[in-house]
Amino acid sequence: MNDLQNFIGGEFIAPISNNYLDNFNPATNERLNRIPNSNAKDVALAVKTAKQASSDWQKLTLADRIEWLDKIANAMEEKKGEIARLESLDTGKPITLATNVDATRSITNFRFFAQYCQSLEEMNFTMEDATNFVVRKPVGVVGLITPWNLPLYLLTWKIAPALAMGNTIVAKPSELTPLTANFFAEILHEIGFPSGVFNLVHGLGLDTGQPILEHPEIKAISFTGGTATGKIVAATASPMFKKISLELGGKNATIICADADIDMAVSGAVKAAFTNSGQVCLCGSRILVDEKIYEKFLERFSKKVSKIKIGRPEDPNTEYGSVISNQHLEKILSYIQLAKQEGGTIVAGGNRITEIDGQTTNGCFLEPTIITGLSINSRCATEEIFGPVVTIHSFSDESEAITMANNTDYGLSGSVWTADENRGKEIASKIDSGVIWVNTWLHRDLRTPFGGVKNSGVGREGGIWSINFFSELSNVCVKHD
Ligand code: TXE
Repeated sequence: MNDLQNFIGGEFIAPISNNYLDNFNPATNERLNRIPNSNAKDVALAVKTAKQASSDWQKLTLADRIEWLDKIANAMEEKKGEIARLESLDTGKPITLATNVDATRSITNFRFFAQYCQSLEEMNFTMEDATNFVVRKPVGVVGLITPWNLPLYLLTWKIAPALAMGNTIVAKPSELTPLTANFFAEILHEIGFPSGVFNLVHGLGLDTGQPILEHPEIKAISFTGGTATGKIVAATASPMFKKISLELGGKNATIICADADIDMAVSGAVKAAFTNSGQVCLCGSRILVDEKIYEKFLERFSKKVSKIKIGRPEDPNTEYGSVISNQHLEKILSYIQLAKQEGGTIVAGGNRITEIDGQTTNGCFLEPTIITGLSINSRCATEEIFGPVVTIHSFSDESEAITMANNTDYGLSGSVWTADENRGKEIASKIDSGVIWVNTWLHRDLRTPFGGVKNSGVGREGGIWSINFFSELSNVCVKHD
């Protein structure tokens, strides 16, 4: 596979320093290619180019830009298979997941905002003697910094509204998963997308991401990633009065009430726990079960987990692939060791997988892991592990379940499983999180506000919230005679 370049001004160009990083396939730990480790000079060139492209892009009507979003979606649709193949190669996730979730949602992101922007209405406020016209303008050059778990899905979730609102972009994907962002740039190049409107710089957070945070001409930062890095983004960008959107980590609770449909709840809890090998900020990594059904739930949950098809990502029958890197695998294993020290019992999993389909693997595979017996205050039950590890706890009543669910510095999402929808809604309303599902998980309406509270971030994405983030509003008040 060829080395990647940066995509600046509509061209693929080498990093000025000529520094490169190795890029690996986590399912085999084989090197795929190299990517630029860009520096402040590359970022400055990308920003200068984006700024030069701003005026023509802003001159287009909203309808013209919406047409471009549809063209991009159509071009991506034609290459959906290749998008999924590259995403699976870069992340170790199953090809079925890369197809049905990552590639599909990456295309939907453009179609959704193309359609949503058509219904944007002018906002006027009339007074007795004056009319107020709300004017929506682009922010300018925006910086998009994204993580490795849902690479193109999360990047296009930002690109689509940013472009629709007339902004130009400097984007940096995770250094661990550069392939689909690069392929997206190739698609833009192929369809003759205006040069300089979308610019892609690869590299490490400190070398490439930090200069994006610091560049004075970048007026907004939309970031998805870890809470620790989110603090750096805020500390750097806020004093420069940049707009910031932070989608960070989570430690989400799956609450199983005694009256839940147990088979539906078990299926939902397994999906929430182990989708993408637990590497989704929305994953239900703490399962809280009414003590009246705890044993029954644990037995059925464990049985269902034991049936998950672990395999090579390229195998269409695989349901569960590798985690993102050896380093991340070691971090997860260290939490499993910690769980034992904290008094937990590993009832399933806990080990690196060294054999797949009867053949030795050098990939970053880890058994789906279930831990019981931990205090809800333990580090394993309060810190984000971000892997295929769940802790299971029992509660005696609803108020205890709510207290336990809120017993974390995070507040991103959660789910409640109960036969009584009103009860589920009532419990959900008391969970300090941005998104709570009742009798489902990861069921998404893109018009809704998405984001977290506490250490899970600042701001919301989706529908009008994305539109407002990627635009500046002015009010023109006209006095009548
Ligand atoms: O995220 P990082 P990582 C959580 C999860 C994971 C942890 C770290 O707990 O273990 O975050 O994962 C760029 N200035 N989530 O290392 O470091 C970096 O290059 C500017 C939850 O992937 O936050 C990458 O492009 N940029 C999350 C992006 O930030 C910097 C999904 C995210 O990297 C930077 C992924 C800096 N100083 C991880 N340092 C979610 N909410 O979905 C790093 N970056």
